[in-house]
Amino acid sequence: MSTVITDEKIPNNVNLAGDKRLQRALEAWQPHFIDWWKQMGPLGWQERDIYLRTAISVEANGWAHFDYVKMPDYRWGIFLEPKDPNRTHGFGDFYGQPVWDEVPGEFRNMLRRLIVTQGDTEPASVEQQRNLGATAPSLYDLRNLFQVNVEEGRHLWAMVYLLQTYFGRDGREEAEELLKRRSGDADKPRILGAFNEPTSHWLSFFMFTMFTDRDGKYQLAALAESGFDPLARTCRFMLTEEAHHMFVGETGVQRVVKRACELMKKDPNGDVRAQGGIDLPTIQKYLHLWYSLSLDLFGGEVSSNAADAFAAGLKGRYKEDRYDEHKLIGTHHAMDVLEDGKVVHKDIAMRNALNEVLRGEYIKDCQRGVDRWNKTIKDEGISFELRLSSNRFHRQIGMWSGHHFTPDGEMIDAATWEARKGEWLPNDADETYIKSLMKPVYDRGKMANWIAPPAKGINGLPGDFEYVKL
Ligand code: BYC
Repeated sequence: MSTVITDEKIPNNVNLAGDKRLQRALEAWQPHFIDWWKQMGPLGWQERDIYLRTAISVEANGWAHFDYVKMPDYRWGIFLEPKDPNRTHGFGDFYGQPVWDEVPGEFRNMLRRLIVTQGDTEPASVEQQRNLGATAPSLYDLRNLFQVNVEEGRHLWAMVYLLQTYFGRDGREEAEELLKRRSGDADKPRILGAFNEPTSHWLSFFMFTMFTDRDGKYQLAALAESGFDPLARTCRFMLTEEAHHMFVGETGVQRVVKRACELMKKDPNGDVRAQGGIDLPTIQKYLHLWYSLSLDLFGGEVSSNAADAFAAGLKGRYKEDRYDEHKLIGTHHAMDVLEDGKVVHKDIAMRNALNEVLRGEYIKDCQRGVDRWNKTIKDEGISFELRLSSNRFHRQIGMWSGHHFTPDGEMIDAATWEARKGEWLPNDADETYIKSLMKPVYDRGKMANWIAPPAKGINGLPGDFEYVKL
């Protein structure tokens, strides 16, 4: 299989040239994608040269090529991890049997739904971030935003490749629909909740890439275990790109936190806002918001859909290899559930609890990130701790939705929630204040006052490199 193909219209390592029907279908979709990109992609920056990374192969030590490129000319390609001819189902009812290279008829709808849901998030995030280029805190951050955006575009290509290759006419229709839904649109919204929320400033962008992209990591990892081999192989390669998105989020928030501490020490009253920064309690509110929105993305705590997808061998657990048992018949997961309005600890059949199991892995990973932010605060000599909320707090999906809980997980009534939610989640005044700070800084090497510089530049380059040519 060829691995580096850069001269084709659609770069790929799937021998597209050898499948004329598919090549035609993708080449017919490509102009629609470009139209969508120009209409909904980064506003105002399409004609600029941006220092971007492009995937050109799947080789671990050479897949990324860095150069200046105008975003509409970005070479969105299709890359799957090489096939392992001996791979077998790693979980579910078909455990141990050879993986599938075609879609099994009985699971066609379930699989299409999973691929469409995954695919829908990719253009959604580009739409959510469309206006952020107008207020970037530095050229370094501006470039990182666009890097995230073009790679989400490539992830859409990855899912569209699967739809067009394996789902015939339905797949082609779904591929078109992916370009028609719009984040936040009342009539044609994106499928999952968090992808309809506004990401209207850079603090939300960093929280989104920290928490929502991290859901992407866990969902992609669960799909990377799939017994439908083309899905597994494409998700494995997507995960390599996802890592940079979470890096942007985690280090972005870390830099805002560091600057908050610096400004706190500079101000005679320790008032960060008086110094034009974002104070730690406000950072905590946005953390609560994006963490809780992202917890929703794992679906209901008890889910027959999750059980069915596992049984069918389509969606596994995070790193299935780490587990001893892969069929999960007759096993249970002890978890908190809501019964007659009360929280009780109960054993739930493991297959039905798999959304919660994956969410549990995600929560541990989020905690590791928050611990690193808290280390920054401590190193600055400030006494303050950022915290993840209880997984019951501010939920709109699953069994905790419809009830109200404090960030500590204590159940409260609706009136108390209404009276206190502004203490825990950003209120209008917070949002107005954060937006008032969002003034673009486009001078090489300069940073907005509310954020510390990054520890190092991109691809070994200095911080004052011209990451975007103005
Ligand atoms: N919002 O049985 P349930 C990423 C629906 S992020 C709205 O509880 P199930 C990225 C559900 O569809 C990763 N609706 O859960 C990050 C179902 O509807 P139907 C994206 C929701 O089915 C940043 C009903 O509620 N990838 O890549 O196990 C930037 C009952 O569902 C939500 C994936 O999610 C919600 N939050 O669904 C760019 C992987 N949650 O069928 C990219 C693919 C659930 O009754 N998706 N519903 O109409 C899946 O694996 C699963 O569909 C879910 C859980 C994880 C969404």
